[in-house]
Formats: sequence, structure tokens, C-alpha cells
Amino acid sequence: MIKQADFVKSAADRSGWIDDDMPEICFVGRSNVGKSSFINSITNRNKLAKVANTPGKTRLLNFFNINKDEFRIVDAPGYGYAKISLDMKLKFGEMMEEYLTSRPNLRGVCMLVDLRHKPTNDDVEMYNFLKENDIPVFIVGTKLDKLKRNEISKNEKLVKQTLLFDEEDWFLKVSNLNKDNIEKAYSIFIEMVNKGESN
Ligand SMILES: Nc1nc2c(ncn2[C@@H]2O[C@H](COP(=O)(O)OP(=O)(O)OP(=O)(O)O)[C@@H](O)[C@H]2O)c(=O)[nH]1
Ligand SMILES: [Mg+2]
Repeated sequence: MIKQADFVKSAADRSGWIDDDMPEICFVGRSNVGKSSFINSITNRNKLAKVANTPGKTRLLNFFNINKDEFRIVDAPGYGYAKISLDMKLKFGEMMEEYLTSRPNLRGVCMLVDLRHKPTNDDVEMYNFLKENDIPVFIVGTKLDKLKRNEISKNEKLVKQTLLFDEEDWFLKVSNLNKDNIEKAYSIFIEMVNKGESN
């Protein structure tokens, strides 16, 4: 269980990263997918990560210390928000690529997708990028509460097929609204942290 979560700092680039050996799990996902809500759900904190009404606002990596030095969560800006400038998009891509390809602390990525819809091209590109770089991925499908009973397994299949989901990765369907399956996330984070360490 996550008993303690503390915001450490924000970083715009490599100069802001923390210089130590603590394992990190980076959270990525399309704007508005429910990333901040999920971070708040798993940490049991209402306002740890801001639940923004304006999508695409965060342009920094935000570092959170979990359970007093067990591991860190790194919250990345949402991607795929149409209204940001091309310049911002390029800066975002550069920042993410630099972090995801050259951060020794990185043990895996927690990637959020909206269970209601087929993953977007941006989602597919992100997952491809992670797999090409041999990064373990934990796919979290959000907004489970919005699905009808008969849509649940159908939509899970569509998400997995569209992403070409790697069966070595992790997959969990959650609702941040009624907290369905939220309690299952922590043990997956720990598995990722431990698996990465033995590599
Ligand atoms: N019904 C339902 N709504 C959700 C769920 N998770 C998030 N939301 C809602 O979706 C909207 C976006 O949630 P955020 O957590 O701000 O999304 P985000 O991915 O952090 O968005 P950005 O920071 O803008 O990229 C908010 O209105 C949330 O209340 C969920 O599991 N179920
Ligand atoms: Mg957010």
C-alpha cells in the first residue's frame, strides 16, 4: 500500500533530475485520460497531483517520493492535446525522449489509456516507443465506471489489440471515481521496481 507520498520537485530538463539511485516509475498518458486522478487515487490524496480542468497544462516532470524512499513516481505531461503549439509539442517530445531513454533510475512506465475508446495514434506511438526501448510497461485502463457490463472485456481486447500489447507487460482496469481495482496497483509497482533492479 502507498502510505506516504510527498512531492519532491519539478524539472523542465535533465538539470532538474534527482541525482541518486532511487527507482522511478514514470506515468504517461494522453491529456485528460485521468492520470492526475489515478495518482491521487493510489496515494489516497485529493490534491497531490492537480486534477486540471484545462488539459495539457503541466509541461514539467513532477517527482513524488513514495513511502519515504521506497521508490519515486514521476508524473509526465499529458500528450496528444491538440491545442498546444508545435513548439511546445517538440519541447515535450524532446524532454520525454531524453528522460525515457537515458534515465538510469527508470524501472518502468505506467501508461494510462481511456477504456472507453480505441487507443489513439499517439497512444500507439508511445507504446511502440517504450517497447522499442525495452521499457517494461504497466497499462492502466481508466474510466471503467463509464463502461457497460458487456463492453468491459470487448474494450480491453480492443485496447490490447490496437497497442499490440506485450503479454510480459501488466494490465489493469480501474475507476478513479469509485476506486475499482485501485488497491491492485501497488503490488504491480513493486514488481516493476524489483524486476528492473535484477536486470
Ligand atoms: N468517470 C470517471 N472520470 C474520471 C476518471 N478518472 C478521471 N476522470 C475525470 O477525467 C477528467 C480528467 O482527469 P485528470 O486526472 O485531470 O486527467 P489528466 O490525465 O491528469 O489530464 P492532464 O493533466 O490535463 O493531462 C476529470 O474530469 C476527472 O474527474 C475515472 O476513472 N472515471
Ligand atoms: Mg494531470
